Amino acid sequence: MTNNLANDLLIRAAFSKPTERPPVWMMRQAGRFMPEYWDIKNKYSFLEMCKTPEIAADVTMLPVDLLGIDAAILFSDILVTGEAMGGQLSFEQGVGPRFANPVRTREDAEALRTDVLDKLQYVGDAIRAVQRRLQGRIPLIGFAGAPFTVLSYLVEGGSSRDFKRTKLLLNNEPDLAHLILQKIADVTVDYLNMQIAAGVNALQLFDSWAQALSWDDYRVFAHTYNSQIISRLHRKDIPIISFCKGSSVFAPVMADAGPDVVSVDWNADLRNIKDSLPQGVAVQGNLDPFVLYADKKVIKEKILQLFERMRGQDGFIFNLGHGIMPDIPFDNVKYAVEVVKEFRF
Ligand code: 1CP
Repeated sequence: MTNNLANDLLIRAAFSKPTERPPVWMMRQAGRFMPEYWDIKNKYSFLEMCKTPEIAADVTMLPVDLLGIDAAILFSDILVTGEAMGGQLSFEQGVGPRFANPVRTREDAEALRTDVLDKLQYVGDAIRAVQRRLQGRIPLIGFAGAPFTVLSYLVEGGSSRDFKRTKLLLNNEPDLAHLILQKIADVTVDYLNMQIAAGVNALQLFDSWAQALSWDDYRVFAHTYNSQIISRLHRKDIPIISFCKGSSVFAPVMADAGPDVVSVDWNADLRNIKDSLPQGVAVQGNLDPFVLYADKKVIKEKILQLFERMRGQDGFIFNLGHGIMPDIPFDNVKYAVEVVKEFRF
C-alpha cells in the first residue's frame, strides 16, 4: 500500500470518500511566484533543475514547507517526454519552451523514439528524493503531458496561440497525427508506470491545450489516447486526475476515459459539472487564478462561495482553474491556503 500517509485528504477526496474539509494544492505551486524559487533558478537552467534530483526535490518541497499545502507535485515539466523522444528542448527566459527540431514530416515522426525510459530515470530519482523528505506526510503527485498537448509543442516547435500548424496536421494528415499521438501515448504509459514504481501517490494528466479542439476532434485526437493511457496504468490505489483547460465543455468525455478526478477550469459551475458526471468521479478546481491578485477579503469571499456550492459533496479537491501566475503575491497564495484549511464542511 503506497498510500500510507499522515495526511491522505487528497487521496480520500480523489476516491470520493468523505473528508472533513477539501484538500488544497495549486497547479504551478512549485514555481516562479516564490522568491525562494528564484534563489535556486538564478543558479541553474530550468532543465538542469528538472534533471538534478536533489534540486528538483528542493523545489518540490518549497510549497510544502512554505505554504502547508495538502499535496506536493513533482517539479518537472510536461515536455520532458517530448525531449526523451528526440526533441531538442530548451527553455528560454521570457520565451518559454522551444523544440529546435519540430516534428512536421513523416520522417520526423518516424524518427521519434519510444524506448526512452532510460532517458527519464532522473524523474524516478527525483520522486525517490522527494519521498525521502516527505516521509509520508502528504501525497506526492506525479504527472505527464497528454499526447495532444505534447504533440502541439512538438509540431509548433514551442508555445502557440492558435495551434495553426497542429490543426493543419490533424486536418490534412490525420494518419500522421495518429502515428505521433500513439508514440507519445506509448511513452506516457511507460513513463507514468515508472513514476508509480518510483513511489508517487497520485497522478495528473495535463491536456492543457485540448480546449483548442472541436468536440469531434477532441474525441478522436485527445480522448482516444487519454483513455488508452489511463487504462494501461498499473495503478491499484493511485488515483489519477485528468486536467484540461476546456473541461467545462469536455468534462463528460474526460470522465469517460476513466480518471478518478476531472480537474475543471473556472468557466464552469463546479457543482453543475459534478452533478453531470457519473457517481464516484470527483472534481478538482476551480477558482479563477486571477482572484489571487485581489484583496484578501475578496479572496476569502470567492473561496467560501465555491465551498458553499460544493457543500455536502464528497469528491472535491480545491485547486485553481489553471496554474498560479508568476507575479501573484506569495502572501495571497498563502492566505488562500489558510482559508481552505480553516474551512469545515
Ligand atoms: O523559467 C522558469 O522558471 C520555468 C518556468 C516553468 C516552471 C516552473 C516551466 C516552463 N515549467 C515549470 C514547472 C511545471 N510545469 C510544473 C511543476 C509543478 C508545479 O508546480 O505545478 C508542471 C506541473 C508543469 C506542467 C506544464 N508545463 C504544463 C501543464 C500545466 C499548465 O500550465 O497547463 C505546460 C503547458 C507546460 C509547458 C511550459 N513549461 C514552462 C512554461 C513556461 C510552459 C508553458 C508555456 C506555454 O504557455 O505554452
